[in-house]
Amino acid sequence: MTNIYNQILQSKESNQKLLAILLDPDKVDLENINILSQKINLSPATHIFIGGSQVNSNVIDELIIKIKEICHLPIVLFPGNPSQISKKADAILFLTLLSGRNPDYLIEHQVNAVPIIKKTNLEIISTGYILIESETETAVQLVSNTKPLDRNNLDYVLQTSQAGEMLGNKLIYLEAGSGAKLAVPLKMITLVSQNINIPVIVGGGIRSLSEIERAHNAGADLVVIGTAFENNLNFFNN
Ligand code: 1GP
Repeated sequence: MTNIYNQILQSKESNQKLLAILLDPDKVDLENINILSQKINLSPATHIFIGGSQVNSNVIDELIIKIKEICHLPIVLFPGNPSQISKKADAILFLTLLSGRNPDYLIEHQVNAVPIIKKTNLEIISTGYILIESETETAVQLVSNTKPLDRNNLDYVLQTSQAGEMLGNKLIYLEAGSGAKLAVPLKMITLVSQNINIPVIVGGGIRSLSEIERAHNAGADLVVIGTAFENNLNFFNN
């Protein structure tokens, strides 16, 4: 698998929108993995993200091996902590929780992840991860013990995204949280994407094909869909 990040950059340049299906290994039933992988093959997804707030890596290895038997999309880890790193994946979003002020999620987990990552061939994609308030207390908030950014303070979210870019992150991920009641505001997506040069990922609380399209049109380079597909494997047929 060649450089996933370069492919994301090329897609941004040619305005080709990307879509990731997020699989939470805790919620995927390995018995149904063949059907799930076939559904992914039939969907417009360009990437598979794997991660969750509380999973451990044994399950992740097995899940990735099974998916790869059927599905050939790039598999990108989206880990909640270092125990979720699997060498079976192709790349890892090396996340910094820029919206929070918890040092564990700013540097501690990253330092602890290094010896594990060094034993893999994973492509490292450093990603500034920004949690946006969504009227729901999301798992990220609980697990990281941090507060999301105010969804009405667009300037501060932009400033945070720009700080992330200046720090050298390769992507900015605007996250409402899995199963969020409110997705990231479209105005916010537009403001951020127009004022940084790196690609923008948007996820959390997106429940329909038209919402995916709206997020893309607002400026998201890659949209992530988790819960809606998890709850309905025919999501993309509707
Ligand atoms: C969560 O952005 C992802 O990290 C996806 O969220 O499960 O709400 O689609 P959903």
